[in-house]
Amino acid sequence: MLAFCSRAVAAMVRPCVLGRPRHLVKPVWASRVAGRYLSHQRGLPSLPVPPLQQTCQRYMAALEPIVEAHELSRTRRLVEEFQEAGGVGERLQRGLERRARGADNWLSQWWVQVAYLDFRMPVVVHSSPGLVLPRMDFRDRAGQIRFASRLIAGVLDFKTMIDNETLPVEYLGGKPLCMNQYYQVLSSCRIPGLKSDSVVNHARSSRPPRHITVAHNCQFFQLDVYSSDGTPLTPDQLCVQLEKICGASREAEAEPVGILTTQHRDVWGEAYLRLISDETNKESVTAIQRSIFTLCLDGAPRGAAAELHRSSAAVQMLHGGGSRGHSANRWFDKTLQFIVGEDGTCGANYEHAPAEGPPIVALIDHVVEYTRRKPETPGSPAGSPPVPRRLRFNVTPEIRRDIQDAKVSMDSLAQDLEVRVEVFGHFGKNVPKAHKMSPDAFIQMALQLAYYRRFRRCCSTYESASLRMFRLGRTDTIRSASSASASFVKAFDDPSKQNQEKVDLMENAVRAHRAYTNMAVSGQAIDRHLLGLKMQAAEENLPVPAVFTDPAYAKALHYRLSTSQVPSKTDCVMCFGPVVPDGYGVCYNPMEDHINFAVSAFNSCRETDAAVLAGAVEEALLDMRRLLDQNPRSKL
Ligand code: COA
Ligand code: HC5
Repeated sequence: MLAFCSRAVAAMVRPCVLGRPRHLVKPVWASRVAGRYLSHQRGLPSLPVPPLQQTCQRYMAALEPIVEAHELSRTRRLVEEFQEAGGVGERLQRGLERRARGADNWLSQWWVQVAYLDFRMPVVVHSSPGLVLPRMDFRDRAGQIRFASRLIAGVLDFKTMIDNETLPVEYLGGKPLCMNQYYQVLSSCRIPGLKSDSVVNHARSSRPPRHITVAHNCQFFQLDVYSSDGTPLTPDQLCVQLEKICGASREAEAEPVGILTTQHRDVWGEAYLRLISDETNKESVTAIQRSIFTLCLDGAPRGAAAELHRSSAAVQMLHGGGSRGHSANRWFDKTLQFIVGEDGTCGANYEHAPAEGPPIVALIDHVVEYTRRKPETPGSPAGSPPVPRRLRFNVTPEIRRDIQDAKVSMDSLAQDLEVRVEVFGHFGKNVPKAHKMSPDAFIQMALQLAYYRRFRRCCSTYESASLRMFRLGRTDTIRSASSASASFVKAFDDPSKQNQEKVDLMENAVRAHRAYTNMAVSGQAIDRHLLGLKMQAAEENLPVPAVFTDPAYAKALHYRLSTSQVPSKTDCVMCFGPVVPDGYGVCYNPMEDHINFAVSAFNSCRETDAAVLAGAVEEALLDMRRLLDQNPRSKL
């Protein structure tokens, strides 16, 4: 199942020029990035392997609100068998504990492989999130280029902190977090393979890249962003360079090769080999992969009603709107793509394998803050920079067919996705805090209530929890549907229940959610442990244990609600697609006095409707506040 199993830290980040990796790189801190970063990372705890009995017991509790009673009793038998003394569970647990002793993180490589590189659906919508910035105040090409120049300068300013290891360490609940992901987001790219993908990172190669890729009019350009003396180009110089690119790309119509990156990964993997069999194409693709990041300068937007501007902006960031929109003005394999539209719509799309949202958002917060600073008086630039290089592609009839196929698939995906962005303006974190409740738990319970009101049942729900308290930690799952949440949502609209009882049930549900969160961020949740046990069985060539072929396990992993809180300093909205055909993707950014959220769903599913769920969430938040306001809690 696993394509590679080395324990090297940055194994997910493979050195290579093109195609499959040849050898694994050394851990980040064993190479050029040393010093402060190294000592910080060494001081972090390792991800624990939770006790087997604890996970089994918590797994049973998690199933309760989402499976039928007869399924639960079958699963109870299987779990008992799995964990009995001398059974396969104990053997796998010992294997995992052994793995943990010999690795910097027993999970992270497996996770990147299973969750991303072996996942074959298109990265577009199915994996890569979008991020919408507040609309900028320009409305024309000149303003677009001026803003884009400052944005590039802002990213380079952040890159200096990465290069010099002066990034401030982040904390969660007073504990320092792993900073590794910051070293993975620039100068890296996903590479399609036939059965599994890989990620390359050129940041620490002997010749680190000094250029970015600019996409305009579906054409790609290599833009050097450092002068010959190693200093970053000034925004004024960058403006001139971007003008040249826009001029050059206006002249010619090009084959939209970027659309290939929107394909199913197996299909793209094959087309990729055809594409790079030509030397010119190979060189162009390498330039994109090596670049520090991609800047997509989008042309004129297709008009959207003002109140839906944020929703259409979310679509532009998530997939670009289809082949006649901006979907081909992207290279979706690139880890970080900034998108700047002519009408002031700005944001980003990122390929998820190397990093989670928070480091990307921290970078973007920095860039936005940088672009708002008063422009510095320009210094005297050292010489005039070279003309940006057009990245040429020779398109054979076979590749033209690949492009045509990709257009058809992308357009049907674009047709299928509905995204609704809402700015909930009635309150933010302030109200739950005033009621002494965790704002995140409060919002999650509103989601549970909204879903229950719509479908009259609870569903398996995923919320991302950060594991960055641990070295090389990524995420675990907070299962928001609990017995406590089920009791709360079932009682809420029940006229036979007293308000005081509803308040108690709400408190209980919020408390249970916060307790699950604490458990997850401290490495004691169940989902990654269960995945690890399953992977360990494959590692030891054992048959898949029956607990993992049990329908209840499949149900538990069928997340009709896939959710994530991603906070930011900038007032932005993040979004991602549903993870199952009949599910919703819900990303929210709780600010102090309002909450930005985006809901996505597939049009092909008759049951789901993003706008309806978004409305139901707003209603649930308001109803929950009303209940609390009208029924002050009894003082203990
Ligand atoms: N009474 C009053 N205030 C409370 C409270 C209570 N009972 N419980 C929490 N608060 C406060 C907190 O102190 C915090 O204050 P701040 O706004 O000053 O920071 C605030 O409310 C938010 O806390 P809470 O809503 O409980 O959530 P959190 O910030 O702890 O976040 C997670 C919870 C799960 C989102 C977080 O732990 C996490 O893992 N984040 C990363 C998720 C991630 O990686 N997402 C992207 C994946 S790509
Ligand atoms: C711009 C931030 C987007 C957040 C992306 C996110 O939350 O990704 C989750 C990662 C994880 O491991 O939990 C996956 N999810 C989108 C399916 C929730």
